[in-house]
Amino acid sequence: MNHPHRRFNRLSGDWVLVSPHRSQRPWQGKVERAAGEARPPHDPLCYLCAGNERAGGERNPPYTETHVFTNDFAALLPAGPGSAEREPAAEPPRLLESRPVRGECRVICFSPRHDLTLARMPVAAIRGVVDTWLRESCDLRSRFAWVQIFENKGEIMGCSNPHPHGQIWAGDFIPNEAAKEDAAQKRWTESNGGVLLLDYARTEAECGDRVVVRNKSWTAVVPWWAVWPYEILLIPHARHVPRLIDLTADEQDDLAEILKRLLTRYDNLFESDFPYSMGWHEAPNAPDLEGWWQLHAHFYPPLLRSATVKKFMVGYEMLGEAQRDITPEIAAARLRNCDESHYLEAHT
Ligand code: H2U
Ligand code: ZN
Repeated sequence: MNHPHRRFNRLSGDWVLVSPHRSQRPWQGKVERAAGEARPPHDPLCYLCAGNERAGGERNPPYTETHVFTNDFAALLPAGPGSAEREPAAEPPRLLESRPVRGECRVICFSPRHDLTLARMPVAAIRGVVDTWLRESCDLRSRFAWVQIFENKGEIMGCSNPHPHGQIWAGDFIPNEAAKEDAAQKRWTESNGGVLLLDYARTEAECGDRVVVRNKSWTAVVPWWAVWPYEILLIPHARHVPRLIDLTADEQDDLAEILKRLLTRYDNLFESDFPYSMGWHEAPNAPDLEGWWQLHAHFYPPLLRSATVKKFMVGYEMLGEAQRDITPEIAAARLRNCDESHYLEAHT
């Protein structure tokens, strides 16, 4: 498959253009600064470190594991406008549609240690993050249709602070990406009878070319339809699991273990503090949707060929469709070749 071709994303319904021959082209464009200068374990100026004051004026407690607080600059707010405010004075033109939304945004500090990342945390501490994700999701799902847990990591991704942290945005609506995935998974179940991502994980395990790491519960694969060079789809492969709270204790342990292995490989790939946006897609909060929805996480790293060269989604990709140069098979092979002990930690 060295010729240009398109691949179909079964999960989103989008196509991606693959141009493997193009990865040889010279690069004289923007070179990003390599991330990863040493940080202290506690930074008195960091608004996420334990005991410090946040930008909104509140003070973080002296937390020792994970810590969750309500985002001081939340994109979604619990209360909608009052009825007087909701009624427009004059009917707006039909083409200018809008809807009110309600929601809640939280920040999760993964660790009190300012100098760590998920990849460098011990598996037991990552297990604590998994617990927090489950607990927060369970709480917010009782009130909202969609709970988006995510981590935006690295300056290159627009992350505002290197302290290891993620976010949760919960809202009373199903956002675009979730709606596309819901429709695609439903379509698959209706026409094939199985669960799309379980069938997909089985296909990838049989084929093997795109699998990066696997344990008894989870498969991490550079998906057939990956857009980002080192994109990963993380799926619980052993059974139908719609939501985080449906994971057994064993599956949660296995999740912490596979995250450690996957994220270490990411850092080792370019020997850098590997940036990405990652997040969980659980079944939306409506009982009939759980039948076809399989829990999964996406990892979207922006890096292309080194710690300093980033993939840009511009031009044809903004106007036509996404395109990639290195194939998912080559990306997966490179990640498989990486070590599972972190390059910054002493080898014994
Ligand atoms: P990033 O993932 O982009 O770094 O975002 C961190 C979040 O933390 C961001 O959404 C919030 C910002 O609103 N924040 C607070 O809630 N309190 C603060 O004191 C600073 C940042
Ligand atoms: Zn900090």
